[in-house]
Amino acid sequence: MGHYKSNVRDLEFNLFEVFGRREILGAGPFAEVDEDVARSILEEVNRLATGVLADSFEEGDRKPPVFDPATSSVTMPEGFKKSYKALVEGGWAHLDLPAELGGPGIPRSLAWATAEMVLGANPALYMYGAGPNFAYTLWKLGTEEQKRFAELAIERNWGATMVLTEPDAGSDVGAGRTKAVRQPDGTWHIEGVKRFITSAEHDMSDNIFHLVLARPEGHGPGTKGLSMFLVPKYHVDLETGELGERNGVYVTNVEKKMGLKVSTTCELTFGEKHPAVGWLVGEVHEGIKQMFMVIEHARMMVGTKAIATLSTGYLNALDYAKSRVQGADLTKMTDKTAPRVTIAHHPDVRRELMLQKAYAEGMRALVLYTATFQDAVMIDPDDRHAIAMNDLLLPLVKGVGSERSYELLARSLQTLGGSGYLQDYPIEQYIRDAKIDSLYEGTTAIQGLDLFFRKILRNQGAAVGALLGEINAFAASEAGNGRLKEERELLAEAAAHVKAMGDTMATWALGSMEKPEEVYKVGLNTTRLLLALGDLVIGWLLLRQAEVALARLAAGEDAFYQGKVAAATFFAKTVLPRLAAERRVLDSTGQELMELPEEAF
Ligand code: ST9
Ligand code: FAD
Repeated sequence: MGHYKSNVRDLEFNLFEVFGRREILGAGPFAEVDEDVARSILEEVNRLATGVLADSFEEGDRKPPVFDPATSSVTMPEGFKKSYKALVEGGWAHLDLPAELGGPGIPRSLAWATAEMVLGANPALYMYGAGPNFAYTLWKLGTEEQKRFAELAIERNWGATMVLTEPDAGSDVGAGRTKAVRQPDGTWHIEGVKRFITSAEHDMSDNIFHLVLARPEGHGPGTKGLSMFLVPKYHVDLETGELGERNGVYVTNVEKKMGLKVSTTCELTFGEKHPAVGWLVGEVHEGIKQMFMVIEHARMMVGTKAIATLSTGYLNALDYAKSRVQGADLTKMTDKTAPRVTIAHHPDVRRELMLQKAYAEGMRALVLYTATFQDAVMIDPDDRHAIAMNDLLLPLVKGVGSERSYELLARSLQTLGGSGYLQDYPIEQYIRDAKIDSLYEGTTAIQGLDLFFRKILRNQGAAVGALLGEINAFAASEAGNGRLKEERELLAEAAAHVKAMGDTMATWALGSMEKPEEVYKVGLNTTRLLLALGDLVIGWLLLRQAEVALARLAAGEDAFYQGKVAAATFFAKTVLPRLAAERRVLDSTGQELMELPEEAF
């Protein structure tokens, strides 16, 4: 058995029983897909993920890629290459593409459900395989020539990267110094050094194209002065598709990391040996806006990766807990001759397992709920409500998904006792591989700022108001037919606390117009609000699942549904009440921390 334990049943439950995805299939952009096709895609990706994709997960960690500075080249581990080949040759890297670019035209919800399995089995594979997705974005944004480039990139599965970060420009992308110099022929020469660039070098595709943010000479400061350039590793004859000369962009270092070692993290130097020629994407200077089209997808990917890892971590822990025999049942603790039981019998282990299950399944629901708004945008690109809801939920998927997954993976390891610490089990690698999720694509602090200032304040509370409205309506309904009464009350209380937290922060933000330092009180609480709203939404989604499950249970169905009700009840009773304390902490925020001299830390 490989390391990866998927949960197709739960994916299907979300898609078809909770979020009604059947209703959108067979029409509009999803005309070619029906429920059978959707289920067979899930089944096939599951087979691949639990098999050949998972096979090289450990090898990629123990024998990471080898960088040769003399040739600026990277040799990937053999087993990983085999997994990559299976992904790409099976056409799975094209799964997200629309029909007009040769894809199957599936909804985003189904795409993210399948992505979860690839990301849980071997996350770097998804990232190396994202070239066609990047090309799709280029195709949407690009000139006619760039569209042709994108089509070739899709056809030939070229690799791709997103290139923002520099040594002095991490969270603060607008501090970037890499410059772009316009040439008489209309191309640009890119000059500078970028760092931490994922997948910028490997030996699994013939070409790699970089989407690079650089500042054209004379352009202003900050993110708005940046433009996006297409910079391929090899030049391309757009008529024949033949690769031409090497472009002047080279990997000059590959980082050694805590985890996710098979994913190359590269220093990328432009124009040092010879010119690095770039093309202005779409011939418009809208770099940051264009890059955010990629970033939004990548943030969703990172959250999904984190949650996928927690899910397999939990399922590995569960398996262990069902077989490891240790100690007697607590009711017989004084009887030294009492039969020994599996650790799954111990209350403390059960509590820990249920916490892992509730977060893993609640956050999977969060990913797929968010994806339903992406489906809606595919059906109607002008659906303002769906766009705003997706915007609001993205920092939760990314920020809450990564923070909670990392925290709870430590609990998965704990379930295995000392064995969890060994490399005989996958959980120590899961933890190392998942730590990156709270860092890249905008750290958790950045997600918290994004949530409050951009997604709540700038949106004038419209999307969050709609979300809270739905949660309150559910709490006030008869959902669960009496069985979820106490849980719905707990949900209503939690929603009131989170709303009050947001309102207080908005008051401080408003107050900062008169008294600028009031905004510090907001900044001291943005991550708190992010996590609190995350818990609220997770609690609500678990209860929605429980409502569906109760109806199935009434029809005499199985333990899966019992587990759903149990997880929702557990979360409502043990996690949601903590939001009262979070509100209290927030209310007591003062300026002490900001007034403290640095030396006192
Ligand atoms: C990285 C990669 O870390 C790691 C993994 C790579 C894996 C690759 C494979 C992934 C697969 C994915 C495939 C993708 C292909 C796509 C396929 C599609 C099917 N939302 O607030 P302002 C924009 S990469 C939207 O003033 P500052 C907006 O245009 C490195 N747009 O910001 C705005 O203008 P306006 C990741 C947003 O103070 C403008 O920016 N690095 C959003 O100038 C300025 O906004 C980071 O993520 C948003 N949420 O700059 C950096 N926010 O207001 C983190 C801003 O007029 N730092 N815009 O609309 C930040 O995000 C900062 O907050 C900052 C601040 C840079 C935005
Ligand atoms: P800093 O920005 O220096 O942040 C340091 C600390 O300060 C963090 O805790 C942060 O939350 C906090 N902080 C910073 N600013 C603020 C603020 N305004 N308010 C509150 N707190 C703040 N980049 C790419 O462009 N392409 C890639 O493909 C890519 N892949 C990566 C792969 C790996 C393995 C790694 C490690 C990084 C990758 N990155 C990539 C870069 C990544 O996106 C950045 O590391 C990340 O955005 C954070 O920037 P930084 O590391 O410079 O940290």
